[in-house]
Amino acid sequence: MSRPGAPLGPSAPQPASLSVIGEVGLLATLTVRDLREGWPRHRAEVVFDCATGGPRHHVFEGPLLREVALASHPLFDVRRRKDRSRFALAVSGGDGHRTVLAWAEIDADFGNAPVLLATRLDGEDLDAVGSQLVVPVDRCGARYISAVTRVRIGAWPGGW
Ligand SMILES: Nc1nc2c(c(=O)[nH]1)N[C@H]1C(S)=C(S)[C@@H](COP(=O)(O)O)O[C@H]1N2
Ligand SMILES: [Mo]
Repeated sequence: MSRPGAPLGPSAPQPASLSVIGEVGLLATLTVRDLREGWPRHRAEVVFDCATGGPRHHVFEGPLLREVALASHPLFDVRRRKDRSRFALAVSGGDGHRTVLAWAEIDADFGNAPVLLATRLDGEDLDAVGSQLVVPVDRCGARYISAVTRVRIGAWPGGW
């Protein structure tokens, strides 16, 4: 939605957004601003390797992927660990780069990894670019997907 008084037409920057879809009770479309304002902010100072370009240092801020995903009510019995452990999340970038996380990686009773959907990278807000997936437990950068457009949540088997 544009701000009152903001210019309309092709020159008006469209805020980037991501969709939460799949086996969820509540489909959601979230701008970076929604992510920033909807959940507590976490900070991650990370170093990861790119296979083709060496180490990268970045500081990210944003909500936990787990909290954003839970707000869409994944269709598991939230009290049953075995039920939750069947689920996975597939994260897509606007350029088609995709990756998968097991729900258990980010679940507090399993891996409890502080995976973020970043709203800020090295002091710059990501409103225009889109959110970035941050996987501080990874040594490699491949799952640090930038310009996230979609998070699909589903159980294995079925739902994929
Ligand atoms: N959308 C998107 N995100 C991506 C990639 C990509 O191809 N598309 N490449 C990943 C890989 S392999 C690495 S190493 C890091 C590189 O991050 P950098 O911008 O710090 O170099 O981005 C990751 N995020
Ligand atoms: Mo990479």
